[in-house]
Amino acid sequence: STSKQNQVDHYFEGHDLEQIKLMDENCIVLDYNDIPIGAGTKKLCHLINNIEAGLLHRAFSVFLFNNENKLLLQQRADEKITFPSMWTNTCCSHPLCVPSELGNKMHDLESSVKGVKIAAVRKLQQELGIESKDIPINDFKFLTRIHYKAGNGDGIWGEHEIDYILVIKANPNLNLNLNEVKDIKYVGHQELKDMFKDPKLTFTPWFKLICDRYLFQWWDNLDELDGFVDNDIQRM
Ligand code: DMA
Ligand code: MN
Repeated sequence: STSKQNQVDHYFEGHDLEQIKLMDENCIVLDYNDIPIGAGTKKLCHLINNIEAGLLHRAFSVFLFNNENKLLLQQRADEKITFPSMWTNTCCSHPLCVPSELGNKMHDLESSVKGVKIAAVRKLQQELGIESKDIPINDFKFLTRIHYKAGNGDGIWGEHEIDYILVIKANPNLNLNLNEVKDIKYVGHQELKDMFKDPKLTFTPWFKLICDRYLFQWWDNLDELDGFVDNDIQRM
């Protein structure tokens, strides 16, 4: 069986079986311009050796703000194979290489954004237990795409993604999947800055990067984000 094969796969030694299984998902492999050129398992897309050989895939990052304009953060579960136990934005994952999440037109940003929003609804449900009625798909706002690379620090795993940034204002009920999410916290600007100063806490590289470059200007303009929508790919 698959799980038997995984148990003898040295890349997965000591890791959680549920998370190992998710490494069989098919991500969307991209060229430098965000055009899909194939499918690659989550495992292949996140092995640092493949990343160093140029493998790039599509991802998304959701930033959810409540009616007090507080940002919902999550702490990744200890079970996560990549970037375990780190604090990060509301939800991150990958659109899968399936028709609904891939979009109909390979060269059309609007079509890709639609697929990414469908994936975001799926993962907000799977990680945080958020029901789709609490996050209407048309309430997601696409802002920009960020191309970045980061290692996990273990020399095995990493990220190399074109990351679609989605913002949503919502007040959902939460029901945490503890295999994905260890803790959550709604924060204001100052609370987040205080968290950054706490030496006991760690943060994902993409969240830090987005905070350093973008987050606070978006946060100050949540009701007028149109001026921040960007069709270019920002290379970090
Ligand atoms: C991957 O997130 C996406 C980004 C933007 C880093 P993840 O590792 O949380 O994906 P998943 O939840 O699918 O494991
Ligand atoms: Mn990824």
